[in-house]
Amino acid sequence: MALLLHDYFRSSASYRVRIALNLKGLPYRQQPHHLAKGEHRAPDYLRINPQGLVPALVDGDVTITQSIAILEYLEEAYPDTRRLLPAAPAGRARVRSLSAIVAADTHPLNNLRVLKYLDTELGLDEPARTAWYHHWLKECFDAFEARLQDEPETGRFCHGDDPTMADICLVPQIFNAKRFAFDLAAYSAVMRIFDAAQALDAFAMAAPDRQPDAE
Ligand SMILES: N[C@@H](CCC(=O)N[C@@H](CS)C(=O)NCC(=O)O)C(=O)O
Repeated sequence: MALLLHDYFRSSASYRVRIALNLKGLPYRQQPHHLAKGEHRAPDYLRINPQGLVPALVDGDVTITQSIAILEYLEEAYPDTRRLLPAAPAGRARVRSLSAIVAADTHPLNNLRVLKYLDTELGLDEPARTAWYHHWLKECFDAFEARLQDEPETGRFCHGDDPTMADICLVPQIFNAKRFAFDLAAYSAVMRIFDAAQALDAFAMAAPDRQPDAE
C-alpha cells in the first residue's frame, strides 16, 4: 500500500519528507491541508496529529508526526533504500547536528503559528515580524555556513558527495528564506549545496511549486 503524506505545498517540514521519499524511491500519495485556510486545525486532521501541524505520514496502520521522526522512521523501516545518514557514528552525529540547526533551532521560531502570535497577541507590525524572521535566519545560516566552510567532511553536499538528512533540512529552509526576501549572498557554501541539490530530481520534484496544491 502506498504511503500517505499529509502535507501542504509551502510547508518546509513537509518538503523535507517529500525529498526523503523521493530520494528513497518510495511511492506516496499526498493529502494537502491548506494552512492559510486553517485546514490543519480541522477536527478530522487533529485526530491524525493533535498538534495541528503538517506533515504526518501514514504507513499502513502506523501514523508518524514530526518530520525528523518521519525521516528516521523511513531510514529504519526501509533499510534497502538510499541512506539518508552516513554509516559511521561520527558522521551520523554530524549530519544530525547540522539538521538540528534548521529543524530544532530555526524553523520552530519562524513557523506560521509563531508569526501569527507575534501579530495577533503581541501586536508586532509587519516590519517587526520580518526583522524577527530574518534575525533567526541569520543565526541559522551564519552557523551553517561556518560549519560547511570549516569542517573537512563537507563535500559536494553537506556531508560528503551524497545528499543526507542535513541537505534535506537545509534546502527547504533556503526556500523559506528566499520567500521572505532574506539576502543569501554571503553564504557561498550553503548556496553551492543548494544548487547541487536542485539539480537532483528528488529535490526538484519536492519543491513547493511542483506540488499538486501549489498556488
Ligand atoms: N517540528 C515539526 C514542525 C511542523 C510544523 O511547524 N509545520 C508547519 C508547516 S512547515 C505547520 O504545520 N504550521 C502550521 C501552523 O503553524 O499553524 C516537524 O518537523 O514536523
